[in-house]
Amino acid sequence: MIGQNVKHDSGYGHVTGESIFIDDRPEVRGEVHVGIVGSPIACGELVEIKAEKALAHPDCLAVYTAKDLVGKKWGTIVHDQPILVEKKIGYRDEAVALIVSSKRESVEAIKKLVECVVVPKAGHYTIQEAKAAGDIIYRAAKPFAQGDANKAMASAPHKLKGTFIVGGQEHFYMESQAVIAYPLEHGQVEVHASSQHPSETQRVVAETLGTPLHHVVCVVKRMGGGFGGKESQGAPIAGYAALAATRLNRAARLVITKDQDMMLTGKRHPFENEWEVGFDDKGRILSLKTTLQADGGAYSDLSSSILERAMFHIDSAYFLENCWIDAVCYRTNNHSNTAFRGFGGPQGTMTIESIVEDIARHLKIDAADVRAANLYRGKNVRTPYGQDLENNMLPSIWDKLIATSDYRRRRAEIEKHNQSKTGTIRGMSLTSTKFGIAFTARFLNQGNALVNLHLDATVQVSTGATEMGQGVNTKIAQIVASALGLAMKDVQVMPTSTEKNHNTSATAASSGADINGAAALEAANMIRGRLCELAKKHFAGEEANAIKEHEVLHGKVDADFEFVNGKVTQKSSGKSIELKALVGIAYFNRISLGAYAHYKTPGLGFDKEKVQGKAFNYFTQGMAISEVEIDEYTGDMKVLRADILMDLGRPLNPGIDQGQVVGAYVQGMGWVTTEALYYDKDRKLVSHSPTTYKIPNIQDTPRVLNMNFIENLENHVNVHGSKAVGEPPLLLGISAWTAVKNALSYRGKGAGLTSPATGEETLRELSGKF
Ligand code: MTE
Ligand code: LUZ
Ligand code: MOS
Repeated sequence: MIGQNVKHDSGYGHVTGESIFIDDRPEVRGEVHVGIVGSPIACGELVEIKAEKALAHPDCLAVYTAKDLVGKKWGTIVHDQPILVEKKIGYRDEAVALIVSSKRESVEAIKKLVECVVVPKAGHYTIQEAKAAGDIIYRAAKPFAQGDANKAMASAPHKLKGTFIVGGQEHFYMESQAVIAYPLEHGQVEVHASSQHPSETQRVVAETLGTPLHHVVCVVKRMGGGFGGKESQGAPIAGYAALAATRLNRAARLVITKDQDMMLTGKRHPFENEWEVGFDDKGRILSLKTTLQADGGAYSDLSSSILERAMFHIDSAYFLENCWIDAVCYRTNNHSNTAFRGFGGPQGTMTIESIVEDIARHLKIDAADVRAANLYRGKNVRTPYGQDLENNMLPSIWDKLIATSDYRRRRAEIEKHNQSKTGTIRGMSLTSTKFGIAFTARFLNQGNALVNLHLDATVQVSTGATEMGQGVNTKIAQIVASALGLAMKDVQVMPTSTEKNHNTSATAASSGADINGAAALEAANMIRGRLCELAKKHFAGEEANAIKEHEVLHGKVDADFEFVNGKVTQKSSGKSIELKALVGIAYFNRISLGAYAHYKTPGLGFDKEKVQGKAFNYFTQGMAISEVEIDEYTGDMKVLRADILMDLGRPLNPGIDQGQVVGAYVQGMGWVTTEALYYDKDRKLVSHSPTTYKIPNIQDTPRVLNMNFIENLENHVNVHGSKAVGEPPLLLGISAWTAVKNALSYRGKGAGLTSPATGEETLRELSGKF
């Protein structure tokens, strides 16, 4: 079962439409609909909310403001974000009030009838404006430093410096933020949410209502995509529905429109990173000094952790003997930026990948060779934060990918093409990902699982992991099925619920299957251990009612017993019994057939004071080579070919992982090539729908896309030797942007290219106009 291409458990349901998302839940009697009223200004004060006209609407049941909330603020790390604006407005379209309608079709009309009396103030909207005002959300506790960056810079034969600018990104999950809250007895509430983080949703609901945690249950069946956008920001939205449900004692549904979702919720953080690099004639980086600067938006959200992950990934796959890395996150009057696949890692990695292109241009050598010269290898495996790379696959990945992609021949062809006057230029670039797996906040690296083995030898398993399309349920089912020797059809992963699995972390940091899979394995093995002990007694002819429960309960998994195809076999005696029959004997003897296990990732220890230590459990590594063609007259760009090679250890499910790698590459490519966020002069997001915000479609994907895994049987760190896959390959989409930069270099342009390299941006670089 492990390592097999088992079908995604929602594969059929997603295609046929049978999969149930929040808004597919049938309406219950008396159900009401909640709408969120957004702020008409980006910065200033809310003086008054006039609700009379809205309340006069025949379908309007209530209008709620901050006064109706018991807890006023939320925040995953810092409690600084108003659940509804009290006075100070932080950004345009921020939630200021809620309306409740008896009819769904009246929600938008009622929202328009709520009048907000506001006093606008001048805000700041860019990193530079916030910097000038000194408005900071978080500054790195201490810079990362290795070697002597100043001394090495002073003596370096070549030096370059600049500012690398990269834009934000809208998550564009298909299912908008959505929740239905069901009132129970005595103010208790059950919330069904589209959330990556049921425990946080439970907390924010409880705080909003002023209710203890044991009166709130949060259930998550699945999400229609999350990508980090539902790690924190789903929680206050659940609070809104819960408020209406408990106040009116009616089920309350809140499903926001795509347009409102895009305007209301935060995005990937834009960065402007100042850098200075010193290097030798071969392109070896002798010193790197950089200050990363992020736009956190109006509130803290997860910004401090995101900034740190950017620092942790500034090295990409390259050894930085001498470096100095500082970082600041600024506060602006933009939507509060949040987790997005990669979590700051892409913005860090992209900076050095861009710098490498600049070094190559300066020395007139191939950037892939500059990368090879700087790659972690041999003894040079120490990261800027003092964690050594173990089981380093990077040199083999580089060698293999250069060969299988036919890099040298294609480079020669590109050079020839660019000398001909066809009106198109081509470029090609290799970039790397070396993504640290673990939450950087150590306490988050824990999870729990509940496994229930039923009398017909089928299993229900519940963990804190949430399914958002990434296939975590399928992987957990594979792990449990293999532990108990069952077929996939006999294992059902249940909806995630805080009632079964509490104090869980978000399904995030790519570690959903790592943490919850390991917990599920432990729980399944507890049951397997009992069954081994029981089988031993049974095969030895002990009478059923003579078996003592306590002798069996803490039984250990015994290698003498094999669990395969619904049968339990003792290898030494050759005796065998149907699992179902053994389960019956266990029940008859009052032996527990359920197990709950807690798992914590071992060995983590990063010292924040010394900025040294083991921040990550291991690294998922890979490289991609993208080739692009640009129309010199329009700036239009196509990715002609991409070759991707990933190290996923021993993948739990190569088919699902292939989907993750390709999906992440395309999502990363979209971020750096077409997805631009535009705001009007009043800071309204103009690109708030698929007609104005350009995510990749099938036509934009590489014409040729080769994806492979490198064999790595040496990885023993994680569950069954697998490696996390969710976020790491997103960083490989960066190669499409560096390929554009490389193409422009053939015309002596592109040094100042910013991201995304949209047609406009590319044409501006090429023509020097606009
Ligand atoms: N894949 C799909 N189809 N949909 C998603 O929302 N989210 C990504 C990644 N892959 C996502 C996805 C993000 S941001 C993370 S952190 C991981 O999945 C989370 O799941 P995992 O830890 O189980 O890999
Ligand atoms: N969330 C978080 C994350 O809280 N901490 C992390 O380190 C992280 N990394 C990636 C994605 N989400
Ligand atoms: Mo993913 S950004 O860790 O939800």
